[in-house]
Amino acid sequence: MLQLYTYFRSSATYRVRIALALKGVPYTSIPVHLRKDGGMQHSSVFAALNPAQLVPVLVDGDALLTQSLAIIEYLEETHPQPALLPSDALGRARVRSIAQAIACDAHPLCNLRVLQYLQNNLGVTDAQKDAWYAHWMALGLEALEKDLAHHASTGIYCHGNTPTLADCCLVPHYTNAQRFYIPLDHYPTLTRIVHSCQQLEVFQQAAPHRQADAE
Ligand SMILES: N[C@@H](CCC(=O)N[C@@H](CS)C(=O)NCC(=O)O)C(=O)O
Repeated sequence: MLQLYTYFRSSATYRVRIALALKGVPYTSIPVHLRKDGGMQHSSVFAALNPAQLVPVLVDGDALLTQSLAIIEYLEETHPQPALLPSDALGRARVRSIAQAIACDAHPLCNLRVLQYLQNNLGVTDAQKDAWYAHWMALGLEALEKDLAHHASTGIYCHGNTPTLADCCLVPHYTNAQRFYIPLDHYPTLTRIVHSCQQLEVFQQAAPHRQADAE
């Protein structure tokens, strides 16, 4: 059985939980509390597993995988159905582009360790930290909204009428924005797509509040 090192609020782990649920792959969750005692991701035991001290980590037998996008691509290759990448090269490039806009451009600027560094090392106030978060989230969401609105005729999800890797990334990102009270009225296409995803039980199973470690 696969093992997933997870934290209920981690959006990177949430991406992997969605992919596992969509593919119906069973796994055991191992919670890593990112805030308790300074963050269990920094414990010697976890740092030995992942020197980057970030979740998710997926364990498959003797193999240990990190990086949510790489993990989802691994699941795609080992459990091809249902496919989370389109069958055509252009479609795959498009889906990866949406996923990377979220996972590589927007999310890293708003990660816990970045926000903690701003506050603990650079001495920014709560209001300045919130402004940082809101700025980078809005920049990313605006670009995604324009991009997806332009392609909206292509289906009910980010790309077509079945969920893809792009939806695995969008839903956690949008959920994070909601948690931090980022105004989302300006993003009707993103809202529509997230709503479509959340109709599916598999997306609901992966949601933060449904995890065993949810607080
Ligand atoms: N690029 C990595 C990002 C992983 C990541 O940033 N995980 C966050 C939770 S969403 C984390 O573990 N943060 C701990 C910290 O910032 O100390 C991925 O996609 O897996």
